[in-house]
Amino acid sequence: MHADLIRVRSLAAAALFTLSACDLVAQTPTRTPLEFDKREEMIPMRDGVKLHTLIYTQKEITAARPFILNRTPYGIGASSRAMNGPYADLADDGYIFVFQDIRGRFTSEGQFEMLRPPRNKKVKGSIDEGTDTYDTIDWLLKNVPNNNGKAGMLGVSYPGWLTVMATLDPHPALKAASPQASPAEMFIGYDFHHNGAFRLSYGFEYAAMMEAGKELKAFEFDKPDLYDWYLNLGSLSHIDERYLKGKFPSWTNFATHSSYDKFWQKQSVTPYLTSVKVPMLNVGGWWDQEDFYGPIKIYETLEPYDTKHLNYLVVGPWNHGGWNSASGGQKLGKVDFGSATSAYFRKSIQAPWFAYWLHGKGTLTLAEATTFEAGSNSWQSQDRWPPKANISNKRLYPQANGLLSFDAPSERGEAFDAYVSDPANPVPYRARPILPSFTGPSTWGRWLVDDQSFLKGRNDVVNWQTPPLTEDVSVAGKLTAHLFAATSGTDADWVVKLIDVYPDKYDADSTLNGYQLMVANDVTRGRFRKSLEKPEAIPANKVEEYTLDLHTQSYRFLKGHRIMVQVQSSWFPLIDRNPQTFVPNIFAAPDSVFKPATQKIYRAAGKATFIEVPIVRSAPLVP
Ligand code: PG9
Repeated sequence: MHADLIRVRSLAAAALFTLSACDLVAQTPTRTPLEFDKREEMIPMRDGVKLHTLIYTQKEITAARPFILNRTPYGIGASSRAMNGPYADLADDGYIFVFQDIRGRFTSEGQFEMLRPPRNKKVKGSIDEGTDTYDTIDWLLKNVPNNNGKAGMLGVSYPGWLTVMATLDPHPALKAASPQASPAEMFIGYDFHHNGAFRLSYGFEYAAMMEAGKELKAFEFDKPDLYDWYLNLGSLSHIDERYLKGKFPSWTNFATHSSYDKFWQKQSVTPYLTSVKVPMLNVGGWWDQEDFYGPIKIYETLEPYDTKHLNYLVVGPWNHGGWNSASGGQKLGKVDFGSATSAYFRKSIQAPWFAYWLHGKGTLTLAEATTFEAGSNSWQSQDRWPPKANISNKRLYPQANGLLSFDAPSERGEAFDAYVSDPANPVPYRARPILPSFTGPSTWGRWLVDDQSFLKGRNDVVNWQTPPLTEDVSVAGKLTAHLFAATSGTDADWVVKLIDVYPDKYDADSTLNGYQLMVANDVTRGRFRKSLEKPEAIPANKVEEYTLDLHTQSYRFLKGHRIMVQVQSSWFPLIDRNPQTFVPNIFAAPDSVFKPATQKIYRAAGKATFIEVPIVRSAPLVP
């Protein structure tokens, strides 16, 4: 195996790969490992392209069994360990496990296309990931003995998206699908863009890794701290000039489709979600550093069509794919969720769900939405998501002197907090040194639970916080930031975070004294405030309202903690630097247009910034 590949796959890719090397290696089964026979096939698709596939059947078992299918762009070499690793609970129910390299990846034939949009059915002979799945299932049914005529499919992230694609025009034998951390709306909330802001470090490192060849090959950085590397790079135009030379299609697409044009619209999944043809178990993690938006969006989009109650949602306290974690999911970074949440999901939710649809086993008692409330550290069953019953929408307002309050500010006129945002000194998104996402001792997968107090002392970040809470405050549902802000520039980024500030003396774990845990966050790019399709300059020094979706959450801020809201105008190199001067395409911006700007966040009556929070009524409110 290629040395780079071994390195890439065995390290930080935990966050990336469906069944990461860590998951596959480290899970010690609590039962005697099951033994499987392996069959390797090149399965022909309708256009003659053959896809590399591994099929595992349990030794000496001849009872008819359903298939569980996982398709991936990341390579299936390590898949043999899945059945005694993250798929162990499924394996106990008995399946024929099938893993496939998608078109153009590893030893599969054909051409890879990043997130290939669904085909135009009017074009004869057209193919997409849905037809490839259809053809694979068809072949499996006819060529693998002892199958019961049913198939299920699951996967995390890219393989989660492949699972959604399989459900659009599903093979009739596809009886259950679990898209996990699937992207949904490209440009708005997935790996490469959030509300039009470009996710630089991930976008560059992923495109470079995926499109260097059919296998994975990580980009070799020549600096230990990627903050320096990306800052020295200057304008994004230097990426092609110096490194990629126009040979990486994804990068070319990022650079040439800098607004929400037809290219990105075609890649969005949601317009295709107009019926629920296959039972769906949508899975997401509250601290997913890559694809949190997708699972909720897919669930929500399907809901109006779900007349037969086939559409389910599970969200736990996980990072990207954390439900497959070898450690059981009690902790993420330093944060302890009180129980093995991933192990619980795999055994008590995922395995029974597939067993019900594919084996006809048991009754389905799973709630419409099963969500984990961190803070109280409890699983909750909801009859809809976001919940409506027992919820009061409240507003959290920044006030003078760094205070945050449920009361609207009474100050008038020019009440604001200001800072200078300088593209030459952008705010790091985590404590430096910033390591490559996929190689070396990367901790990329945990960055959303980093202690935000590393930003203390920076004068380009503003915070407001409540006094210590006298009672718990529980939120469940959709959070939205309404920012009233002005910039002296003509374009600006606005990053908003909702943070749980632990007590200065946290008895349960003194290493968390004063810890600042992000509960919700996102970024919006000012040029897109009116339209993602048609970016517009911001009038300098004019107060504008920016509405920023902070997504849904279920979280309990405990008595004695504080709630903090934090705003800044860069998040580097997670997000590329905004030049703060309007240009038609930031990817082509010359270095000379990157300029400091003074940002003002208003907290005055009539232009009061606030965060809308859905408060659970049964939990006592702040007095
Ligand atoms: N987050 C990864 C991804 C999904 C879809 C497109 C690009 C990247 C992944 O983990 O698969």
